[in-house]
Amino acid sequence: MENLVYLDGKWFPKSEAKISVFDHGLLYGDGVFEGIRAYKGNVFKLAEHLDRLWESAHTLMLKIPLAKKEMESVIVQTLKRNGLRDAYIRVVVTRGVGDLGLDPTLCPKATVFIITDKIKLYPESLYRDGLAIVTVPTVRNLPEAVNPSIKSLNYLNNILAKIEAKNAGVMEAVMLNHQGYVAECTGDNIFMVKRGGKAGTKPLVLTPPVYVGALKGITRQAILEICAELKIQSEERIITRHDLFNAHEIFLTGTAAELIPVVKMDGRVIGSGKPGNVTGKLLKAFRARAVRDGVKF
Ligand code: PXG
Repeated sequence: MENLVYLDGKWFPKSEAKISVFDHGLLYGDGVFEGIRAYKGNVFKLAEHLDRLWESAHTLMLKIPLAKKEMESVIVQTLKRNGLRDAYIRVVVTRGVGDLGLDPTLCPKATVFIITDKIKLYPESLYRDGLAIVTVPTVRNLPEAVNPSIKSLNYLNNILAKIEAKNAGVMEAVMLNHQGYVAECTGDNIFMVKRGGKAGTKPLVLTPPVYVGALKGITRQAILEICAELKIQSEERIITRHDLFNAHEIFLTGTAAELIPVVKMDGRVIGSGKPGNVTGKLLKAFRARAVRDGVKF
């Protein structure tokens, strides 16, 4: 049986779930989304994802035509109808259908759809061997222009960076902000680990503050919470490429990736050249939380 997609109050088989060519989400990228994950019948941090979706929509003055509780309920219903316990969930709210023209008031009602699908896991070798990344020329959107804290349907900034990464033969890109500080990757936040003077002593986990130009990632937040729980010192701090080159460990965080170790950046070997202990410890703790924190169904 075909997977069902929720669209504006009804469920349609995947091949019949269609939206209008006059939807401003398509015409102008006018809309917001979330990428969420379910682990063994637990929608991880669903409340946090919905809060972020509502905040993104609020900034765009986009009214979501469901209450948060209703949204939670239709997400869970979509998973249940599709018999999915481990899943990737994409919630999209667009400005809706309207005449041509930028003006959002041309669209009387937002379009809402929810896709749930089997999760496509990254190859296990990436977690075992680590990833190579490069810094790309495309600068992260200025917070004063399109704030990267808005999870909007405008992903061209990230897609340009992704193309540059792939042209360089790697899968992910480090994006800098307009001042040259490390912001984030195309679909992941970035962390580094620095040890104290003597190898193995007191690791310090660092990630750039979101005002530099990064999404306030849900996985990022979970890692900062786990650090506090495990009494690993962590801090949001301005980071340069030089800092990253000389880190003992680097890892990326995101809903799809969870935590992925980085072992090479711009040709420089990071730390030992193998995924580090702190990254491993945090990934283990994260996976334990993923089945625990959230909404059970
Ligand atoms: N930065 C950007 C620009 C992102 O798009 C993250 C950081 C990590 O945030 P979370 O909240 O996931 O920890 C993202 C998230 C996809 C996909 O289908 C993309 C994301 C998440 C899930 C799926 O490409 N990006």
